[in-house]
Order: sequence, then structure tokens, then C-alpha cells
Amino acid sequence: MTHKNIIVEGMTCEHCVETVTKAVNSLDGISQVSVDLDKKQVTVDFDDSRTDMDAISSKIIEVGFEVVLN
Ligand SMILES: [Cu+2]
Repeated sequence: MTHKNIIVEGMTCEHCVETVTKAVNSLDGISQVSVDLDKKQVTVDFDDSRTDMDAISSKIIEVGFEVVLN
């Protein structure tokens, strides 16, 4: 299992948190997603044989947010 912290810009409220969480959870191989709104940080645990950071970043961008570093 791979554990990553991703900085995501553009999240302003619980609705954004829910949108990002659902989007990332919809990917294959994700085991856990948590969001710290104050830190703009998305923490993801995933199976790196089934998904990767590119897929996760693309998904976050797809739902309207900006991935700052990964
Ligand atoms: Cu929001």
C-alpha cells in the first residue's frame, strides 16, 4: 500500500471536500482518502499495482481542482 499527501488548491468548503473524496474514491485501487481543508491536503492510501499518482491527480483536476505538488 502506498501512502501519499497531495496539496490541492481550490477547496473552500465541505462540499469541495466531499467532491474530491468521492472522485478519488471512484478510482480502482484506492483504499482510503482523507482531506484536511485547512492544510489543503489530500491523503490517499492506494494499491500502486492498480492506480498511480497520475491517475489520482488527473481525477482531482477533472472535478475542478488544482494539484500543486505530488
Ligand atoms: Cu466548496
